[in-house]
Amino acid sequence: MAIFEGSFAGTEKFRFAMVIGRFNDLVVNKLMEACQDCLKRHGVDIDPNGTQVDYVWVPGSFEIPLVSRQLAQSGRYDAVICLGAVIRGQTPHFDYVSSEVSKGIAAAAFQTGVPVIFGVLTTDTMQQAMERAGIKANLGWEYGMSALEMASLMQQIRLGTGNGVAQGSLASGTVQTLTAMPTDAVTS
Ligand code: INI
Repeated sequence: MAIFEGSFAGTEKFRFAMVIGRFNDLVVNKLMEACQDCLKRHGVDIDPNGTQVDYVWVPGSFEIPLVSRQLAQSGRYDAVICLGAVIRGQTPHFDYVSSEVSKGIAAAAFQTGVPVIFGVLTTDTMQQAMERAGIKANLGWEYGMSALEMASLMQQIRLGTGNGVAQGSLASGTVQTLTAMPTDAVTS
């Protein structure tokens, strides 16, 4: 038997999509910068004109689930990273948006079999959001790490070879064996 655990090496074969909500862009741009920094320092070519990362902008976090699911379903990516910031205001809008985005991102992953990273901050205040986007820490880095780890782990599971460093990628067409979960597997 084997241990399956994502590694952070051999990343040059992976392809990622980053879905970014423009709403609260002061926060979200900081998350994106840290996420890019993480991917770059682990060997990923983050250039939008390159071959490894596509950037997809949406109006706000509410739009992230639809677009992330479409991207995951395309079969072109080893992981989809969702970045957004939902900040509580004086209206119930926060609750609707945060609830839909979290459920929607989980559903996108379940329905496609592709890791979809939940990089959407949900905070009570702008101060709390900024503390998580650079003032104290920057969670964008953690979201990048999660994407790298999950891309690697899912590849190992597909290949049935634990303890491995990435040898090929779904996106590069060298691995053909991914079987997506049926779309009716998630009922809520
Ligand atoms: N979108 C966010 O990403 N964060 C928020 O805090 C937010 N609030 O609070 O309203 C927000 N709203 C926009 C929403 O995501 C949609 O873009 C909009 O409703 C159009 O569908």
